[in-house]
Amino acid sequence: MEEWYKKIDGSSTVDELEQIRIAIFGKKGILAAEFAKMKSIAAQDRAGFAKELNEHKSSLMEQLRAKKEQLMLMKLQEDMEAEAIDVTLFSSMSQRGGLHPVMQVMDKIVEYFVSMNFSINTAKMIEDDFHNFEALNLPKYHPARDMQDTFYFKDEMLLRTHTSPVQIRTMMKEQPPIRMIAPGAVFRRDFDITHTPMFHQVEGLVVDDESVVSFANLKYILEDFLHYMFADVEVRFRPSFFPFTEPSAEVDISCIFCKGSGCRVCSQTGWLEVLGCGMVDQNVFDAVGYKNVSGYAFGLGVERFAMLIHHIGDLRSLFEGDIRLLEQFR
Ligand code: 2NM
Repeated sequence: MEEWYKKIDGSSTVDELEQIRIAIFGKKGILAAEFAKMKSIAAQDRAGFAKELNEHKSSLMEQLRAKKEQLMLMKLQEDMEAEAIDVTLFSSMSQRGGLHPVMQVMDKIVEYFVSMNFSINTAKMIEDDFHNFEALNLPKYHPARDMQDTFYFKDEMLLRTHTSPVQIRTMMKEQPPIRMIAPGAVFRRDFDITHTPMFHQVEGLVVDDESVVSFANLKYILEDFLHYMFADVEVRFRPSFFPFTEPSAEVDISCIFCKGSGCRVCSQTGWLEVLGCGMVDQNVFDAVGYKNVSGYAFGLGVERFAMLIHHIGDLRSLFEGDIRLLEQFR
């Protein structure tokens, strides 16, 4: 028997061990042959013989099990070492990705306002009626809340139609002074060459004491911002209307394609509309519980900026994921 313990101990592969197991425990194995000798052993010795044999049987089994476990672990270790890959190795097959052009433009816009000490605020895209409309001086039945424009869920929940609910949440959580931008995705039921159902905005808000924040501050920062985004442009402010600002203005730059002489992109006007802005309406401050403050706000569409900067004619091409377009912006 001793030799079989030594054989098990000396085996070096799982296959070899299996051959030994068969030689011991198989139908024609040595244990079967030993048990067969029982018949020819004297009756008084039989029990002792069987006992000893059964002890060998269980200790051989246990030794096999332990050896198998050890060999399998060794095999696993060897396999892992053989198959190890260095994921940091350079591969000629790897392809470099890149930031989407809309995000590149968004980053450039955000960078300007961060340099001007604005903080970046965000909130969720699924909003409620109060934060998206009511608090922004857009009462029920206001035409700007038209079902045509807004994606609704049940229970007056909706996809935000602008990032302004971020400003509302910030004002309800913090006290002035506020100096923030809200970059992010917004959603409207619109789809044609200049509209997509999801697009990106950057909106800004500055609130401080009545004596501190003026329309002149707003005009300065937006002019400076537009001269940072577009080289050699003229900037003009036109009176306009938004429910959440009074007074309100829209901001144009001189057409970057025809330098103001009139072309197809600017519809022969020589001007391109790029921003909306104004002084925050008192009704908005009432809704968030602010007293004796003044504030300015503005908003822009990032895709519109990307189209102007990169001369893209159809807004939808920014959303098709066509690798031939994206590669040009890598
Ligand atoms: C715009 C234009 C004008 C705006 C107003 C506010 C708030 F919350 F303070 F009232 N946030 N953003 C605003 C004002 C946005 O986008 C064209």
